[in-house]
Amino acid sequence: MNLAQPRFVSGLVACLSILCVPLRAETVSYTSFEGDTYMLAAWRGSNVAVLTQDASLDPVAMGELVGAIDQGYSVYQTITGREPNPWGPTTLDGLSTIAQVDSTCGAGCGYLGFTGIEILSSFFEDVYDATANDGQYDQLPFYELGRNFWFYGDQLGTVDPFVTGFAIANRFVSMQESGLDGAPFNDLSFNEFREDIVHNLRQAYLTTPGADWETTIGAGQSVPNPNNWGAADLAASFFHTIYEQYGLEAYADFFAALAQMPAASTPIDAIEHFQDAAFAATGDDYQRLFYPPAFPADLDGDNDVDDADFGLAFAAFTGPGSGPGSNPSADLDFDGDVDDADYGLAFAAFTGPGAAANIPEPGSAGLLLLIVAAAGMHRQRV
Ligand SMILES: [Ca+2]
Ligand SMILES: [Ca+2]
Ligand SMILES: [Ca+2]
Repeated sequence: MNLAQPRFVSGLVACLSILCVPLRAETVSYTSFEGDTYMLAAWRGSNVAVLTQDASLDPVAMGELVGAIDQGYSVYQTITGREPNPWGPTTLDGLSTIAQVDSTCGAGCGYLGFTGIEILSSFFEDVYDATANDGQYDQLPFYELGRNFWFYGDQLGTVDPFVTGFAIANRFVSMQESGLDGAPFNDLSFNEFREDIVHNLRQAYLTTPGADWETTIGAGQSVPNPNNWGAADLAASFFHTIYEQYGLEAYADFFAALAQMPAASTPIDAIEHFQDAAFAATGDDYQRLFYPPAFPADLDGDNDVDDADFGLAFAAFTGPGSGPGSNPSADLDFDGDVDDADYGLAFAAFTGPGAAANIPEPGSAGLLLLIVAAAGMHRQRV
């Protein structure tokens, strides 16, 4: 192994990141998914080897990039409790290869459940430039790892958006857990990109009248949203909900429980597997995610949203980012806490006692009074 070859000879090379282990490349022969043979420069990490067409890339930048992908790989190991099945042409002395090629099945391409990722040359240059020039990490390798670590086709595959949704969700989880500064995605900052999929899209789904799993991911469709995220993005937001509400350990427990389940023969089997595995891991009933109730803020289930429901919401207050607390149902936006944002959704849903069919216009005097009173109550709790 040739890790940590010091190449700081210029004296101007800054090596400030904790990920910084300068690498030295060696030439290897690589046979692509399409059967073409390349001579590539291999940059070895501890989990992956990145194979590039240019052997003269900056060893510091490559050290950071390979180190970051190694970390992402480790997060996927934690989530799934296993590693991709080794596929001979895509391993290098036990390392999983990520190769820069001129032709593959997309901008990036990865085997489902097996080692092997390929990235089209121009897209790899973007990945490299983000790290070398800006100290940031492009999402692409972290997304493709979600192909290699997909082991749940039997349990969830009858709802196809889960397959790609897994890679979308865990690109975010693996980068977040690795503490990486994500590069912009098209015209969105990385944070906007993540928030728009894992929060805004989920919220659009929860508030679209009549939307449930069957009319969306079950039909290969999303709900109207400004960036036109699709069904797989919506499925990603469902996975991400468990991570967001209950953390990485429970999220790993969810996938462990899922892996024990039999193959689904219908889409509804897959949804039941998801719910059962989530319940086993968290004790939370995700029925309200797959079949959003018309009045999610009706916490006491008596078909209205009134003072009694606000009382339950206040009693469940945790503050931002503090975990879903004693009453996960009060975490109306599924972001893992009961805070002002959840109260805002409850206020917006106010119906008054026994009047679920009668939603007042926002801003009516009664609602405003209630909001003022409730805001006062809430401040006492903080
Ligand atoms: Ca109620
Ligand atoms: Ca919150
Ligand atoms: Ca919340």
